Amino acid sequence: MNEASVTMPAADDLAALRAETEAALAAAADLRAWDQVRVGTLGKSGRLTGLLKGLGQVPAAQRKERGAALNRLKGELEAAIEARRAALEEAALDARLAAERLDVTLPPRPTAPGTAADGGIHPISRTVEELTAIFGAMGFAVAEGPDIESDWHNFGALNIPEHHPARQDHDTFYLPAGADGRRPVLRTHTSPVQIRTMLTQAPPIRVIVPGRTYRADHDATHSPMFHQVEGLVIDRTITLGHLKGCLIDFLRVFFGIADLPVRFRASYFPFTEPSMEVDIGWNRKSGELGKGEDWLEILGSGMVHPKVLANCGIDPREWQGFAFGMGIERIAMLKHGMNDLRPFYDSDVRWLRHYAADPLSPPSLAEGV
Ligand code: 2NL
Repeated sequence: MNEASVTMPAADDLAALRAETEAALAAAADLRAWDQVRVGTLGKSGRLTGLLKGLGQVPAAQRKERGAALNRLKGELEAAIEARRAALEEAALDARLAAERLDVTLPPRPTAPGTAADGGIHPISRTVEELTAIFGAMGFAVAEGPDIESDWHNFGALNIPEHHPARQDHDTFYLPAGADGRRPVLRTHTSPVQIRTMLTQAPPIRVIVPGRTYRADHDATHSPMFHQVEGLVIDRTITLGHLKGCLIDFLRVFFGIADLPVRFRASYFPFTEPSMEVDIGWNRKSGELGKGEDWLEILGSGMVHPKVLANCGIDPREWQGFAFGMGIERIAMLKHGMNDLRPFYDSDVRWLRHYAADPLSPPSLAEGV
C-alpha cells in the first residue's frame, strides 16, 4: 500500500462515513437494526474502528491531524448512536403503553356461575359492611380490640359481679393463668372494646364494635364462636330518646321496611340502667318481618350505667350515653330467611354461593342496603 493510497481518503472519507452512518441510524426502525449500525461502525470490525487501526500507516506528518479528526468523528458518532437508541427505546415504550393500555374502570367480564374465578362476600362480612354503612351515616366510627381479654375488661369494668352466671366456666372460655395468677378469657361480648375506647378516648364518643365473640355453647342457634356488634354513644346530653330514634332508624334501614314496628321493653343488664330489650314486629307463622301480631326480640340496649362510666375514668355527673348490642348471625339469618346458624362456618361452597354478596356492589345508603 503506497502512501498516496493511505493519505488520499483524508477529510472526504470521514464526511462520507458520518453521512452514511447518520442515514443508516435514521433508517434503523428498531433496536435490532440499530445494533447492526452500532456494531458496523464502532464494533471490532466496524468502519470507524478500521480507520482508527489504520492510523499507524498514516505518514507522521498527517497522523496527528488525522487522529484528532477521527476522534472527533468517533465522539460525534457515539453521541448520534446513543441518541438514536434513546429515541427507539422511547418509541418502543410508547408503542407498548398504547398496545397494553388497560381500562381499570371496566367491570370484569361475567364468568359462568360456579367457575373458580367467582368470588363472593360472606354473609357475616356483608352484614358488617351494612352495619358500618348505616351507623357510619349516623356519625359512628368503627372500633376494634383483642379477642383475648382480661377478666376486668370483659366483666369487672362492666359492673358484672363476681357471682354472675356469665362468669361461670360453662359460659366462658378461660385460658391458663398468666404470671399474675389471673386467667385471660376469650371475650364473651365486644363490650371490652368499648371499655378500651372509653379508657383511651375523651368523650364525646360514637362507636360501633363489630367482632368475634366466644361462649361455650353449641346447637342450631348457638356457636362457640359467633359475632356481635355493639354501639356506644357518650356525650353531655344524650337521652333515652336518642337511643330509641337511633335504633328505630337502624332497624328500618337494615331490614328495608320503612314502617317496621319496633317495641322497647324494660329489661336488666348489669352495665346499663335503665335497660331495654328491643323487639320488632313479625308473623311467627310465616316468618315475615314487619307484618303480623307477634314480637321478636332483636337486640339489647340501655343507658350506660354510671358505675361503668366511672370505671373508665369518665365523670357520670358530666357525661351520659347509651349502648346496645346484638348478634350479627341472628340479624343476618332474619334478613335472609336462614333457619340454621351452623352453615355460616361450614365452608360449604353451595351455601356460600347461594348467600354470598357481590364484591363489586358494596352496600350503599343511596341504593338501599
Ligand atoms: C345483647 C345486649 C347489650 C350493651 C350490650 C354496653 C357496653 C358498655 C357499656 C354498657 Cl361498654 N353497655 N353494651 C348494653 C346493652 C345491651 O347487649 O343482648 N347483646 C347481644
